[in-house]
Amino acid sequence: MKDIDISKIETINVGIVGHIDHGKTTLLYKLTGKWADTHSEELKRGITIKLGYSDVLVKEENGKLTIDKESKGRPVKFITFVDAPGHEMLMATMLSGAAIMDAAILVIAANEGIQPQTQEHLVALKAKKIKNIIIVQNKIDLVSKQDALKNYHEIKEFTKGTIAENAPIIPVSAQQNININKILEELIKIKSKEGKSGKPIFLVARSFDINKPGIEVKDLHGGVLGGALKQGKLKIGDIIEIKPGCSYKKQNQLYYKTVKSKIVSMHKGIYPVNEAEVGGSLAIETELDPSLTKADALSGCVVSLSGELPDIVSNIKIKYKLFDEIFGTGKHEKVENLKINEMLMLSINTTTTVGTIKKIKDNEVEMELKIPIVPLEGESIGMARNISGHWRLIGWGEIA
Ligand SMILES: Nc1nc2c(ncn2[C@@H]2O[C@H](COP(=O)(O)OP(=O)(O)OP(=O)(O)O)[C@@H](O)[C@H]2O)c(=O)[nH]1
Ligand SMILES: [Mg+2]
Repeated sequence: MKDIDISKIETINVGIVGHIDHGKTTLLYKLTGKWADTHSEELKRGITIKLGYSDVLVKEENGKLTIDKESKGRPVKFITFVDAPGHEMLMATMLSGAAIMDAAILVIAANEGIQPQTQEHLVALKAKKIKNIIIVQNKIDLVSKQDALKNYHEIKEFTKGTIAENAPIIPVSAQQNININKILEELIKIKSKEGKSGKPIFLVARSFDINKPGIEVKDLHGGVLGGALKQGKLKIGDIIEIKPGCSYKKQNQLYYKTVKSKIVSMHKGIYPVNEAEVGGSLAIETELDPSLTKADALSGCVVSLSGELPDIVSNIKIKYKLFDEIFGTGKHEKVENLKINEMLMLSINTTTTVGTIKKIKDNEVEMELKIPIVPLEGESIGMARNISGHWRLIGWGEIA
């Protein structure tokens, strides 16, 4: 298995999104054979809290697709997945996951139909410019054929005029293993993104320490960064910089220090690669002290070759567009215009930051940020406003 050169196989990163409890994590388990909720709090509460990760090598054997590890079939696609939480309070987490998705599966439970986060996640995909969407109408085992059809028409109506208008809708029961292969058939049709050339840009969605307690010093692994390459290439031995990097406090002020290191190894799922291009998620082992990367300490950072990233900024201008309506509350409320001194939550790359509005002119807003960001050209920004204690997505923009 591990001796397959995964870098020769087309790879895509697919997000699983949708309303809470509609069956995203269960579906991911059926698609990959791995359960992505692993944190004790997630297991206790039965909900996804952090982004979950899993992957699968899809093979073709006797004209049929299979995820069977033992299959001697021809590998056709390597799919890495990001499992998003559906809970309305975890919208920022979903958005940071969306920054690394090439495509998405929107899960809608047939027995509950379109729910607030079904809508909110769909507009989030739009804000993050994710165009490849597959709709899974899940839990069909819980409804009659007639109700399943009714729900299908509601989904059709709901997606009319949206980015998901032409998305395939697949009736599924994740729990009963119905039509899982139909999803694979749609997934393998999705082309991986054309690798943009230029300096590498890697977005860090998580960071961790892979060493087991009690390991001997000589066997210690360096800190690991997980995320996705958005452009360019990275290879073992590259000297990288990580920004904003590590934060530290001085006289009650928060400062950031760029972190530099060397790439020791890279993996796509369990498969080692010497060189990585755009497509799918990627884990990079560095020479960093693992205490610097543990517990997602560097998630939200951007990585490139040493000296290639722009300076971090705390003041940004954003060209923005507001949605007509607030999604996610279940009510039809209009989005009010932005106001000076208003606080917004911004989702930029895989970072979440909050900022205060300093100036508004036409469709451009100037903001002062609490957490600085690496300003990357063309990266779309999700904008959320706090409405009755919840951050609600109200629009999107790009750095002006
Ligand atoms: N009957 C039935 N139950 C299902 C199906 N898929 C998932 N479930 C159940 O629905 C519940 C929620 O499933 P999860 O997979 O945790 O849902 P989720 O969308 O990941 O939830 P969050 O991550 O918290 O948003 C669990 O009890 C599953 O067993 C299905 O196809 N049919
Ligand atoms: Mg889940």
